[in-house]
Amino acid sequence: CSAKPLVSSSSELTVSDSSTLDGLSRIESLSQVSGVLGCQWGDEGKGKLVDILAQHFDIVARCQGGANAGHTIYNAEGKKFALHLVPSGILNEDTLCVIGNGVVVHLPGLFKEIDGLESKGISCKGRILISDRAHLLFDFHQVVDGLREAELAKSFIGTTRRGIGPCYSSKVIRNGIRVSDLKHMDTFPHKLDLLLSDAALRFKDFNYGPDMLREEVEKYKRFAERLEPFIADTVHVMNEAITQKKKILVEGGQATMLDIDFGTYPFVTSSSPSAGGICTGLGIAPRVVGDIIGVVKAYTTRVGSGPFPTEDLGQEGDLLRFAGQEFGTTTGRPRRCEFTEIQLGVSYKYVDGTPIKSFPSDLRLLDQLKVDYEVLPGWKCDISSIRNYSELPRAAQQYVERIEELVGVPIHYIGVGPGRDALIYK
Ligand code: 2SA
Ligand code: MG
Repeated sequence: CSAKPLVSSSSELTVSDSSTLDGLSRIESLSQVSGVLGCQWGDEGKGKLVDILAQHFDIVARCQGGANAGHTIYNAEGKKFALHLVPSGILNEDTLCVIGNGVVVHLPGLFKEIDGLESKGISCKGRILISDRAHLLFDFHQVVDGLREAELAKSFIGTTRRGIGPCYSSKVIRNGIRVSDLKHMDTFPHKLDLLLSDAALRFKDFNYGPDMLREEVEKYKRFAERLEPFIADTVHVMNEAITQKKKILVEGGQATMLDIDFGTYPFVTSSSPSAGGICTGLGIAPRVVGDIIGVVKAYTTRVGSGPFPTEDLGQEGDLLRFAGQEFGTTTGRPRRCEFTEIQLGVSYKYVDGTPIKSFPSDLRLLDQLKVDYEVLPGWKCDISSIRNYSELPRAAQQYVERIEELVGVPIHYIGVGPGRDALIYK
């Protein structure tokens, strides 16, 4: 039986308020600024939930990451859309989509995405705003991403090769180029030359010559013109919207375990996909951020390298991978799966049996630790057409309720398939 993503909300307020509410009023009762974040290693189904919730929000905003996020959503007619940089609110006509200052923007990819959406009848003009403070991710960042991975050889990170790490490196080392720099085409070539020369000095396989600079500058002159109507001081836009009591939904990319600070470093992404990233990536105050909806799968998967204590490398893992169609949206790589029938990992312990109270930062320790499992009965049937919690097999309900108990967080939405309607409100 292929388990599908579970979706839960972590707000205590929502718990007490919503236990008696139906699905719609629960969504309407979400705070003015709410967030949808991944709680595992990505691919939890955040995009689908954002698309559903977006119908009740004025703005959907991305605050971190870049085109390493891949959200597959289906519109009301069942048409499939794979989004990478454009927020998943774009399918809702009345939603304004904001790409915040914390995002790294690959313009060739963004324009391709916009062209794809417009060719399917989704109008983007006036509906997407891009922060003037966001950093530009160039093709060379992607090349460098590949060169770094090759250099790491066996200890490669398994990045999406979208240039994310190299672009955030440029940002942090302070020679990055921002969206606002496109307004100054006189200084742009020099800035880009510095970046490219730097990469050529560092990587002997990076071939940089005057032609590359000339071609890139020409390309970005055209991009600058096309991007002009999309550029905004989104920090101001967001804070004005908050004052005007507009509702804002923040769409996270990646997930907690890929967080640059809290994830399984160095096998992480280069941004902050957990709650803190909302404030720094959009320029809004922590006090305005209300409900955070954490999205988790009914089983854990990860792509790329790095520790995964409950990974099942045997036949059961293969079976689940195929039953659950576990291949990444962005790269098509097989996602790594765990047991389903149904071993629930509840705690970690040292090899000598001593319990570990918190998630260890030490990768060596993570590699050696043992997992305590609780065995729960499986439900061995297709639940994808069920829409009411009471109609779920008892074993599936027990699974949901045991997770709520262990995590101390209520589960409010249970996804049972990819479509917009494939959701159970609990
Ligand atoms: P990178 O490219 O520098 O961010 O890669 C570093 C590590 O982070 C992992 N990574 C991801 N893992 C799962 N999902 C990701 N993105 C989408 C999402 C997934 C999708 O947000 O749901 O649908 O394609 C994602 N992005 C980065 C990567 O595998 C490396 O381990
Ligand atoms: Mg995804």
